[in-house]
Amino acid sequence: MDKKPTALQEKKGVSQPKTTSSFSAEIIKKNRAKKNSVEEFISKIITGNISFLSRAITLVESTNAKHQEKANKILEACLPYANKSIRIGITGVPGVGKSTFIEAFGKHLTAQGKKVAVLAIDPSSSVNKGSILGDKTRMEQLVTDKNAFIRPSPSGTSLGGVAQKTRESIILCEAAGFDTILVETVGVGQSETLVHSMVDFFLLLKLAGAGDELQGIKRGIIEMADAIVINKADGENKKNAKIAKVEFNRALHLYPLKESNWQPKVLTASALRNIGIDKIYEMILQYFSLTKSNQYFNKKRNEQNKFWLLSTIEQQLKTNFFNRPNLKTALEKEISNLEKGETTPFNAAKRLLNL
Ligand SMILES: Nc1nc2c(ncn2[C@@H]2O[C@H](COP(=O)(O)OP(=O)(O)O)[C@@H](O)[C@H]2O)c(=O)[nH]1
Ligand SMILES: [Mg+2]
Repeated sequence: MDKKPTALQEKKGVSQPKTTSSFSAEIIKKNRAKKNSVEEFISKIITGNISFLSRAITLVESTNAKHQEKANKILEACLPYANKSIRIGITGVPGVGKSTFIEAFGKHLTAQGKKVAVLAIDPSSSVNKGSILGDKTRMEQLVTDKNAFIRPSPSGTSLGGVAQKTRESIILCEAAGFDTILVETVGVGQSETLVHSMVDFFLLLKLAGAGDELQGIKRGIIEMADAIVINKADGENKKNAKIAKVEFNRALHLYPLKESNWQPKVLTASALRNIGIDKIYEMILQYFSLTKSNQYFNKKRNEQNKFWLLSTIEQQLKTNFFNRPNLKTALEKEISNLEKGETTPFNAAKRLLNL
């Protein structure tokens, strides 16, 4: 072997500076890779890159702690680009025509140069019932519209958890340049209340019935509604829809004027035949013009932020509690003691909380 010094050997002699161990170099590299990828996410999202938007939402929806940490960084960085949209919640019983309406309404908006994101809160979608994914067949045109983004409901065990993810996805969509956010929810349980806590305008879709329209409607939902749209006002249903409109109008006038100063409206539409959609959008724009000029718009968004702060704390405390080691066994034991009449719920709870 040639042991004479060569250029090659000389080069070999230029080693890492003593101050940088290969170990710390690895750490630096790793951190840089991490940092870059969050930054890359942000820079891509704010240019409207849909693939990065989808991936960021997937991170938001993930239960993996590392993913959540990354999602949170992306979310905070996206905040300055968010908030510049109008957020509309759409609710109504299954079959009322929400998906059909969103297709027609969404197309109406994109035709005017709007960028529309459709998100959903559907607690049943985890078992694949009523999922917006299945509904994509009713949104055939919107799905292929490059100015529209449709994201199915995240799955999750708790409605609150699902709603939080949807709320965070709103921020990401806004940062990606979507100026109109539609949040669909199936009219079950508490989901309307949660959607109400994340949108500016709340639209209730109804059907004209046979004279008993006002029965079976949860009072709370009517109270929350900024507008009621009686859908399927076409064909033989047209006349009934008109009657229902009068009745709902009368019902709405029984409520005191909202803090927004907005008098809720009742309109009729046919989502399927694209009738009345333009009037609905005009009405919604009137709402935004009123609430932006009287400051209610900002006030409500601030209140919603406060609500989410507190509910996130609540959620986290609960999660932490139920994730404690030994909790399950201790809980079972307390329940069995309760059944035997050996303790009270309050004493049992106290012991469990101090576990
Ligand atoms: N006649 C009529 N049918 C409609 C209208 N809107 C929706 N539908 C029909 O009602 C059914 C349920 O609609 P869908 O949008 O899936 O309702 P969702 O469960 O609320 O999302 C479908 O068969 C639609 O074609 C409408 O304005 N008029
Ligand atoms: Mg649907």
